Amino acid sequence: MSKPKILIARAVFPEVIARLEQHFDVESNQDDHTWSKAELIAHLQGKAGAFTTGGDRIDSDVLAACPELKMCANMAVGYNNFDLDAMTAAGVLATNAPDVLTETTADFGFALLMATARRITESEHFLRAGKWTKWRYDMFAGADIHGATLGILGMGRIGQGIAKRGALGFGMKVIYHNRSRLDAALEAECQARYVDKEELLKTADHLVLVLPYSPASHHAIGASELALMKPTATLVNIARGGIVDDAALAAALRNRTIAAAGLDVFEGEPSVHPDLLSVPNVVLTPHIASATMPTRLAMASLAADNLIAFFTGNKPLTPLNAAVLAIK
Ligand code: 8YV
Repeated sequence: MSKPKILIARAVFPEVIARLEQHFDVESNQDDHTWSKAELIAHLQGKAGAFTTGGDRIDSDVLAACPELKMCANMAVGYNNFDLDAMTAAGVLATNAPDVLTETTADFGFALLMATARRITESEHFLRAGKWTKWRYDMFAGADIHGATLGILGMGRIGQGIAKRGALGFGMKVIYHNRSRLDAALEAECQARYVDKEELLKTADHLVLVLPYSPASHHAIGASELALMKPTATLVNIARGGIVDDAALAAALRNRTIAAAGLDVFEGEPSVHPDLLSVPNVVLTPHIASATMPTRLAMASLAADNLIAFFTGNKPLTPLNAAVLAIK
C-alpha cells in the first residue's frame, strides 16, 4: 500500500523528517521558503497531512482548495494560525504541541522580565557604543524583581510556571487574572492570588502576558489598560502579537506612562512597529521563548507523533478538535 502524502511546511530537524519518511511520502520545505497562501495551497495539493508551524495559516480558503487534507499537526502550543471551526466543519483534525515547551517558555518569560526591569540590553547598547566613561549613582537604575508584585494575565501552564519562579525563586507577591480562576490547590502551589483585570493592571510592578490570542484577547492591552498601570511598571509579552496594541505601547513607553517593556511577539511579525524600534526602554526579541534545541526537538517530535498516530489509526496525543475523530 502506498504511504499517505504529507507536507512539512517549514524547515525542521532532519531526524524528524527521517522519522516521518518511515510512515509517509514526504514533501518538505527544507529550504524554509516563506510561502504565500497560494504557494501553500499549491504544495498541499494531494497531501493528506500537514506539519505546520505558527506562521502557516490554515483557513477556509486553504481547506476548500485542499479537499484531500485530513490532518494538520502544529509545532506550537498556540494555534491561532488555525481556523479551528472551519477545520472541524471540513472534518480536518488539528493538533498542537502543548506541555513540552512549558518550562522553557516560562524560563524565557522570566529572562525577558529581568532583562527589561534591569535594563540589560539598553545598558549593553550604551556600553558597545563607547558611551561608558564613568560610574554614576543612577546609571541604568531599574526596578527590583525580588519582593515586587508580579502580575500574570493568562494563568495556563506557562503562566503557572512563571508564577512559581516569581514566588519561590524571587519572593514576589503573585497576582493573576484569567478567564477562569484556578482551584485552591493550584493557587496555593503557585502562591498566586486571583484579582480582577483592573486590580491586576493597577497593582502589578511587573505584568507578564501569557494568554492565548483570539478575537476576544485582541488588544487586551491598549491605551486605556496601559493608562491604569504604574509609571514604574514593566510589561512583558511572550504570548502573541495582537494581544498588545503595539502603537499604543510605543506611545506609553515614549511618554513614560509605564517604565519599560519586553516583547517577544509583535502585531504583524516578523515586522515590528517602527515606533517600538525607536524607543530605548523596550527589550525586543524575535519570538524565541520556546527556542532551546531540546524543546524545539520535543515540539517537532510531538507534531510528528500526532501525524503518525492519526494515520496509523491510533488516537493523536494532543487533538484540538477531537469531535472530528468521533465522526470518522
Ligand atoms: C513557536 C509559539 O516557536 O508554541 C507556540 O505557540 O509561539 C512558539 O513556541 C512558534 O509558534 C512556531 O511554531
